Amino acid sequence: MYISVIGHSGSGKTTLFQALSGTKNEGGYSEKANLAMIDVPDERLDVLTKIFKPKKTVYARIELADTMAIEEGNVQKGTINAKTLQQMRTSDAFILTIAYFDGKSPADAAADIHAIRGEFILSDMAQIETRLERMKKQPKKGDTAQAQEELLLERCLAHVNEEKPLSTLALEEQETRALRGFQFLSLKPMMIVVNASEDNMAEGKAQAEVLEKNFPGYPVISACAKLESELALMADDERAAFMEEYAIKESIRGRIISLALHTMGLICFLTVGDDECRAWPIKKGINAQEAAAAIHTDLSNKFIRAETVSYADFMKYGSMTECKKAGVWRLEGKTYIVEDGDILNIRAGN
Ligand SMILES: Nc1nc2c(ncn2[C@@H]2O[C@H](COP(=O)(O)OP(=O)(O)OP(=O)(O)O)[C@@H](O)[C@H]2O)c(=O)[nH]1
Ligand SMILES: [Mg+2]
Repeated sequence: MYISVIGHSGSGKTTLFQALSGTKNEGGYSEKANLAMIDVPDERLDVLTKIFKPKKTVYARIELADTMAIEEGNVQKGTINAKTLQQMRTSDAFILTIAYFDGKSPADAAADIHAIRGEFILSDMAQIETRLERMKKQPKKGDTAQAQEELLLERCLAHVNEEKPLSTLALEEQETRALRGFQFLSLKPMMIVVNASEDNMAEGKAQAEVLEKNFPGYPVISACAKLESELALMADDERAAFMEEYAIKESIRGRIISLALHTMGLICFLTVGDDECRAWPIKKGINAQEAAAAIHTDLSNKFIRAETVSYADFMKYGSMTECKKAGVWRLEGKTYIVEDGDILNIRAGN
């Protein structure tokens, strides 16, 4: 999971990146993107670790990148820094930072989202048009795959022509797969953070709600990145007092991470044992055999059964033995759709 923090110049990208990663970079502006690995907090894994006392606990991880600013016309005109563009294309999702401090109005915030979304749409449009032109020049070979791609791209083009991001186009699983190679920017899930100052946090929250209604497809939350970046560096007791003082219920880090999983359509299954307790992020809706590939392709190829118990059941009965007695421990086959919090043990052949 690779997520980039993007936005206009001075919108607070680096500050938010620091709040999310708990790092502090005194050097200010840097050409090089900052990268950080973030553990996805998981209370279930914490509890299981206490029970199994494994040698190690491995949380799902997000790789977070800070990027350089996107200026108006940048993406479309190709004047954007090549590295930043490459970074954006390879991202699984974006966190867009919108400045709502230093006298910025709600109209400014809306205009900023509109501008960036517009950049992405225009960039995708140009890519689609180029591809379609090339396809039309090619001699027709009666190739159905080609015909299908052309039809799909025509649908995409009609959608972006209406100024809608591709993320709001209803696509079949296999269509999404067919489009993957294009790395379309407007197809990527995007979360928006309205970055409010210390003294307009309540208004930031209200604005986030309005913006979410006005920009369908994007979850919008608000935070004061500056406060949160300080918060991220505090010791636990100091942090609690600070959060109370500023009425921050949950840190942006916790909020963004659960939102990111949700926005990217991810859930986690768990594995337990004396060696390791671990959370494995997978796409929601995939089956046990596909999920096994997250651990190892061999486990998927030679899949036999998945020993399965839900976290809730495990907590209710306290041990695998008790779960078996109660009949909640199951042997699931290849096509079983894995649920969030399933504790799995994959049985595979040699
Ligand atoms: N009041 C207030 N100021 C903020 C907040 N977040 C960032 N700032 C200030 O805005 C300025 C820019 O913040 P950065 O985090 O460097 O912004 P950036 O988007 O990384 O900027 P570039 O990388 O130069 O595009 C700094 O002076 C921050 O202190 C915030 O939540 N509230
Ligand atoms: Mg920066």
